[in-house]
Amino acid sequence: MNVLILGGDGYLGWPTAMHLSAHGHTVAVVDNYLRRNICREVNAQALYPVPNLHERVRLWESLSGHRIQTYFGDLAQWDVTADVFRDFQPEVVVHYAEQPSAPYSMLDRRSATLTLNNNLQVTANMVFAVREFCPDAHIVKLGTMGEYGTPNIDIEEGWLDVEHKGRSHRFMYPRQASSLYHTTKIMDTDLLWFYVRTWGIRVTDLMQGPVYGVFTQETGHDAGLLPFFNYDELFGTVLNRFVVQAVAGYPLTVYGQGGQTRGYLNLRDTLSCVRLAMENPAERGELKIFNQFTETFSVNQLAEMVCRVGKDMGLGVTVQNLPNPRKELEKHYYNPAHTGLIGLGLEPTLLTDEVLGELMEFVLSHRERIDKSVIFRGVKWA
Ligand code: USQ
Repeated sequence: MNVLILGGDGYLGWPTAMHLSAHGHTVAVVDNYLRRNICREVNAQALYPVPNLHERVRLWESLSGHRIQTYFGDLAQWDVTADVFRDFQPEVVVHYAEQPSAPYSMLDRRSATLTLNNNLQVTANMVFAVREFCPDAHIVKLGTMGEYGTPNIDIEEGWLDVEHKGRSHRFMYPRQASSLYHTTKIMDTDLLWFYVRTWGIRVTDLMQGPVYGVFTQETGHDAGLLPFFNYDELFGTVLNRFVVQAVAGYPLTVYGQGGQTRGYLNLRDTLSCVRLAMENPAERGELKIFNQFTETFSVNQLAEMVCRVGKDMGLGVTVQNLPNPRKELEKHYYNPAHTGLIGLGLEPTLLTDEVLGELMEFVLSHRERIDKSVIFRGVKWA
């Protein structure tokens, strides 16, 4: 299939591009280096330098024989989006092209506006382009488990049957996010659902939890194929951060009481989930929603695991409970369903001591590059 990956340079976008091209698809990526530029601006460089997209594509082709086509440009600009869609004629569109950091979206008015404008405009342009140039294309959109928040009832997979005064109706599961970034994902989902109902487009929305890890089947070929590995407060996800902190001898930064529980998954599983969603497309006029994670952990549980595995490797790991810079529940009920992707054949890569140890060994090999000053800056929500 012709697969167009929006945001194909990112932490998830680049490994997805290699994975899908290794599976025989014709892949093109679009990016405008938004993440690279923001990271430069806020001085949040990844653990090791990453080749640019031209170099990555060249390296991948020389090692695998698979060619990935590249487009550069800002998909929030209609002309850019229209040119790419007209030229490539995608059958599947995988949409990662968003500002992905919750803390960055809460930094100041400018970062908030950038997040709102980018995320919503790119989603809208993608919908308009699908309608105009490839109305039968299947959109696979990366949403987030954070759309649901942490309600005091079980979280269903996308939809909720509500009975009210003797009548019943199926609604989208109620959503209440706890950052502006997560709120833009809710707005994306609403936009997509509106156009699914109105224009009959085909959409799968993946409610993904925080991702950890760096290795995939395809990165084994060469270190130059590895994705970004951020450990700073803005762009690093919590487990990747804890591993770097353990290696750097920096006390693990548990926010507040540490009871915040989320559904996590290994980067390898993100790629499998996206491929499975693609291979089982939504029909015209259908919005499929899957909860994309493999296991739940509280922040304290993650910290305990990192301490244990770190100590086994001879690292002196300690934990520090910091006043929580975010506004979120620190102790809560959390029981989200996640059977859909398993039903399609996902075989989870669980977070074992071995998986964590492998990641820690990798970070140890880059130990001298860790810049402790970017680990905590305390971007406050309130
Ligand atoms: N946390 C700490 N200490 C830290 C960093 C984070 O205790 O040093 C806590 C946070 O307060 C939060 C939890 O760990 O309760 C997860 O934080 P995170 O930074 O790993 O994840 P989050 O900000 O929610 O965002 C990440 C990705 C985002 C994705 C989301 C999935 O950056 O793109 O959508 O995970 S989810 O969390 O399910 O919404």
